[in-house]
Amino acid sequence: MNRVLFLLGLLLAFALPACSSGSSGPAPEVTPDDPVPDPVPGPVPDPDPDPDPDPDPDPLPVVNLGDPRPDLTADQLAAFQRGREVFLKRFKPSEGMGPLYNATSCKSCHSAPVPGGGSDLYRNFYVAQYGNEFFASNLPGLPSPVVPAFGSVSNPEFTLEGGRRSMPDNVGIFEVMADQRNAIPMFGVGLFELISDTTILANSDPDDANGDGISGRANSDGAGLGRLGSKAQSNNIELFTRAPLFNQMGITTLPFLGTGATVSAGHTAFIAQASGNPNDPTTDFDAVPDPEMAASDLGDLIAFSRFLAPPQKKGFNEAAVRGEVEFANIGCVKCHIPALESSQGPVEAYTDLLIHDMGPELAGKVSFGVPQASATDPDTTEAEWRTAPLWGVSHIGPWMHDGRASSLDEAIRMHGGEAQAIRDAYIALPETARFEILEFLRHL
Ligand code: HEC
Ligand code: HEC
Ligand SMILES: [Ca+2]
Ligand SMILES: [Ca+2]
Ligand SMILES: [Ca+2]
Repeated sequence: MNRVLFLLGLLLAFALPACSSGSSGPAPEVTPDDPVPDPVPGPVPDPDPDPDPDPDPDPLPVVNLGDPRPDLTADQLAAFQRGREVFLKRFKPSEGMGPLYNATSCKSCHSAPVPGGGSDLYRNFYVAQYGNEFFASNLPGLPSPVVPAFGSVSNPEFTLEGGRRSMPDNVGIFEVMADQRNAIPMFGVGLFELISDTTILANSDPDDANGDGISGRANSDGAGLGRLGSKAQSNNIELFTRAPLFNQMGITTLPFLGTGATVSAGHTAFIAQASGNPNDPTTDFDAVPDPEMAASDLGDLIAFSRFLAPPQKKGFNEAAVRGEVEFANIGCVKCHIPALESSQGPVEAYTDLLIHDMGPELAGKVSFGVPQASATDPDTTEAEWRTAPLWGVSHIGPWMHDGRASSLDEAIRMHGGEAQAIRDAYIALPETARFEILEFLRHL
C-alpha cells in the first residue's frame, strides 16, 4: 500500500475529534453520531460545463437519485419507504447500538449526495487482519475484518484513545495488514441480484485465455457467486445488510431468509469454503438482548437497499456522444461493460461484476471471498477489485475503494495492473478526447 496515503489515513482516522465517548465509564445514553462536524465540502464532483442544451424529445420519467425503482408494487414501495426510515435512523446504545461501532446509522456513511450514496473521506474505516498467506485472522476480539473505531472493549490487545480504537502494528509475531474503505453508493444494487451467474461468468477469463492482459474472475462468498462489495465478495443484499448492521453499528439480527436469500447456488468452479454462515444469528456482549432489530425492520431495510433506483442517464450532448465512442475504442469497456442482461432487462451499470488485479499501487493487503481458480492470480484477492459500476459516477466522489482519487480524471490515471495499457492509451489521447470521455462519464 501507498505509505503516504496510509499514514494520512491514520491521521484522518485518529486525529479527528472523538467527542463521542470518554473511554472510561459506561457508554453515555446519547447518540454519539457524527462525532466530526459536517466536513468542509470535500472534492466536489466535476462540474458539468455543459448544461445539456438540447432537451430529450421524448424524455423518460425523471427518477432522481435516492428514489425507489419505478416498477415496484404498492407493497414493495411501502416496504421501501419504511426501510428508508430504518436506514436514516440513528440508533442509541439503549436500542443495541454498539458496544463497538463506526457509525450509528446507515446514512452516516451512505449520505452523499442523498441517502444511499457515498461518503467523504472522514468516514473511511479500516479492514484489518493479521497472519500470513496461509493463515489470516481477524484482530483479537473482532468478529470480522472491519475495525470499529469507537466503543468499549475489554480486550487488552487494543488501546482506546479518547474512545477511538487504535490499530496495533502487530499481534504477537504477526504483522497487522490494514486497508481503508470509502463507502460505495447503493443506487441500483438490487438489480445485481437479478443478473445470472452464467451472464457474469461469460465475461470471466481467469487464465487470460484470450491473451489481452485482462483476467477478470468471479468472486464468491463461499456459497453464492459474488456481486456486491468492493471485491464482489458478497452474493446478496441480505448479507450486505446484516453485515454492516453488525460490523459498523453493533446491531445484532437473526437471519431474515438466511440461505434462502442466496440469489444463486454455489458454483463448482469455487472451492467450498464458507466464509460465515448466513444462517447464524449475530450476537454481542452489550446489555441489550439479541437480536436487537425486529425482523420487520430488517426486512424493510433490505427492501430499501434492494429497491433503490439505478442512476438515470442524462441526455448526451455531442461531447458525451463522442466520449462514449472513445471509451469503447480504447478498451475501457473490456471491464466496464456497458450493460449486463438480467431477468428484468439490461442493467446499464458499466461493470462486469468481476475482480481485476489493478496493480501494486492500488493493491490492498486484506483478502475477501473465495475467488474463481486462476493460473495467473493467487487464491486470495488482496490486489483485486470489483470493476466499479460507473452509473451515477459523477455524483459520488471521492473515487476508488478508499477514496484516494479526488476527480474522475485522477481515478482513471490510477488504473494499473490489468488496466495499465488501457490507462496509458487514455493518457496518450489528445486533451479534447480525454475531456469527451469525462463528459460521457458525467452523463451516466
Ligand atoms: C462506516 C461506514 C458505513 C456504514 C455505517 C454503512 N456502510 Fe455500507 N458500505 C460502506 C463501505 C465502505 C462499502 C464498501 C465495502 C466493501 O469494501 O466491500 C459499503 C457497501 C455497501 C453495499 C454494497 C454496495 C455495492 O455496490 O456492492 C450495501 C448494499 C451497503 N453498503 C448497505 C449498507 C447498509 C444497509 C448499512 C446500514 C446497516 C450500511 N451499508 C452502513 C460503508 C458503510
Ligand atoms: C482491467 C479492468 C478495467 C479497465 C480496462 C478499466 N477499468 Fe476503470 N475500474 C476498474 C476497477 C477494478 C475499478 C475500481 C478500483 C478501485 O476501487 O480501487 C475501476 C474504477 C474506475 C473509476 C472510479 C469509479 C469509482 O466509483 O470510484 C472510473 C471513473 C473508471 N474506472 C473509469 C475507467 C475508464 C475511463 C477506463 C478506460 C480508460 C477504465 N476505467 C478502464 C477496472 C477497469
Ligand atoms: Ca449491540
Ligand atoms: Ca483476457
Ligand atoms: Ca446485544
